[in-house]
Amino acid sequence: MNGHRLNDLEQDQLAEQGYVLREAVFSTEEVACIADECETVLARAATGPPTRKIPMGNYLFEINPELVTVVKWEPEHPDQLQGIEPFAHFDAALEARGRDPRFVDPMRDLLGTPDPSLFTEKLNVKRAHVGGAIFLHQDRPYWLENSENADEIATAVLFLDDANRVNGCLEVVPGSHLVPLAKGRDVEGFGSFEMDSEHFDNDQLVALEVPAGSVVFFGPRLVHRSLPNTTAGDRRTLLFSYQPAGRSTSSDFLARMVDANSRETFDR
Ligand SMILES: O=C(O)CCC(=O)C(=O)O
Repeated sequence: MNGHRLNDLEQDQLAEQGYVLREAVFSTEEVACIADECETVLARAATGPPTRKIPMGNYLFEINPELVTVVKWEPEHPDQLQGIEPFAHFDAALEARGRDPRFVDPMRDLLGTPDPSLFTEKLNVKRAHVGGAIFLHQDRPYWLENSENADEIATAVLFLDDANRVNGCLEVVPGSHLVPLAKGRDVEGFGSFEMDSEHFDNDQLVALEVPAGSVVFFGPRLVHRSLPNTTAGDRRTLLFSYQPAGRSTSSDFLARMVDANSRETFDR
């Protein structure tokens, strides 16, 4: 029994294109239930005692030191939530979702490990009319400093809403995992993890217009982005990133950072 492992065609796609897309992985009912769990965790984290909103590259982060998580706000609309990461360490329902074989089985093939385990979890809510861009990037640079091996982390993105060009669907560059690592923006710090879109051939991007319930799987070097949501409905994604079991998670790294700083560091 092969469960949800990648078939031969998908293995070839992964090798050549750097990603695998599956539609109808989760039913409409399941997606509605998962989306509710996501909204609950986001509301819980965002209603903690307010702390400072810190610009990080093109993003705006707020650390919730009690829950050990990062709440993300839309930089152009700082009162609008953009998402949260990580949350499995304090939300049992979503932690269990991360153990679903529909995510984990394909990860056995992406990572070449029998026991993929969560490294980090992210929710992007891209709200109606105000949801901004996720800028062109590879995941690897973001993980270099907060993981044990950034090359052995792969991500599954579950689409919680139908995604298309106008609401900011995911766009990927097929084959970009095979070329030398892309250069980051020529700035200091977190912003340097973003790629320089001005000096990139954006025509290579392929828009993944998919129905809710679809999942795309990819490794740490695939170049991708998503544009703003200009529609009247939200475009939400739930991202689970995996690594071989037994390694530190992003919440372990974040907990160390929170411990190393006094509470006042985060206060407004
Ligand atoms: O949700 C999206 O559109 C983009 C996901 C992504 O690339 C990220 O959050 O790093």
